Amino acid sequence: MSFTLLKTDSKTKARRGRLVTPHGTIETPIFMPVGTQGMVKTLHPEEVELLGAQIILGNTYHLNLRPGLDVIEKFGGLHGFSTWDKPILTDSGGFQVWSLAKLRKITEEGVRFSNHIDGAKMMFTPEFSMQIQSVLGSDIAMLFDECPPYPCDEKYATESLELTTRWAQRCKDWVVANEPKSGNGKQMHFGIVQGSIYADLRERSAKELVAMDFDGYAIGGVSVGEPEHEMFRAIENATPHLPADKPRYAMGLGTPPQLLEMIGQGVDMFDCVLPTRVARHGLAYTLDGPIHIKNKQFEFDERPLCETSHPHVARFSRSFIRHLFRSKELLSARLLSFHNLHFFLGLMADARAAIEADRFTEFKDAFNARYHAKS
Ligand code: PRF
Repeated sequence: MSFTLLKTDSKTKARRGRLVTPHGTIETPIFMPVGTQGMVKTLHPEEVELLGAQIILGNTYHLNLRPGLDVIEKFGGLHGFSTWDKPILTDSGGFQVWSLAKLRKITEEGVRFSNHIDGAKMMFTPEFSMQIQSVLGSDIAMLFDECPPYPCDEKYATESLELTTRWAQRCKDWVVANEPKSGNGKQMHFGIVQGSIYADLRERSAKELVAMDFDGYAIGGVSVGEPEHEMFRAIENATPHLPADKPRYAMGLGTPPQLLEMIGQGVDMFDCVLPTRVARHGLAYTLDGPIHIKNKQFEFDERPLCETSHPHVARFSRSFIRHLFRSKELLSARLLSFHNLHFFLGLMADARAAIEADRFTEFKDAFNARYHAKS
């Protein structure tokens, strides 16, 4: 068994787990920095390692378009190409086609679209997505799904979920026939629960995927514009139907308080562009909530971004980072990306320690109280 459930919190559903992948062991709950093009934006792999990141995420849609599979294949996969030798999870492409490509047409066979770079017509099928991810050699490959939009009526959500289940079976058939590898090990595969905001559909999707027996299960179709309480409900409606002995991954989320809420609901893995994207716009996370470094109030501020800042960034004052940001120096995006990821990864480390000590609720309440106090 590659996932071990080490401890469950006594007052919440928070879990402390360990996932063994071909390129290393991941302690959960974990946040996965996003490296769409093969590496986290603005950072060097040595910096991502310095941050203590245990796994990063890559994107099938982008990497297949550019540089293309022939290039990555020459390097034996994404690990060789990027030189990142720790675990990698790849998303399957369905969601990126949905959010980036134009002229999408979904059929039983797959999704036809015109790509966002040169507009060329392309087709993604479940089999092709698995084939690309096999060439990428990621440790964890996501199944090809359809992420329905929000809002979405029940009829559309039902048909979409039925399609996602049929596509999951085709992904599984491809994997059984082709036995994709990651390094010297077997690639792992996670199914994606859909069903929009409908509790019975979330249950049905979870049960249909669990019957096919995957290495882990993701909750997709969340954080697509729905109110926050609907997002939490979607998680609550799915997790009771997922096996306790497999990892659970909420895709594309969230803010620090949202991450803690979902850890308390029994989610083990997260990814989000948020910490690195907002960094490039001058936002830094602190224990007292996010700050905008461009603000005048930091002009003479000698303090580091946060009292928990990593030494790599803590050597710099808020004043200096503000100056770099206002001068459009690339270093500000690098420092803020590093800082924000350190904040998110530190939050996960603290959550793991709190679950181990059986004080997750106390930890979460104290974190939220301070995080929201100044806003
Ligand atoms: N499906 C896939 N990737 C995703 C999502 C999804 O629903 C989401 C939704 N939050 C983010 N990334 N395959």
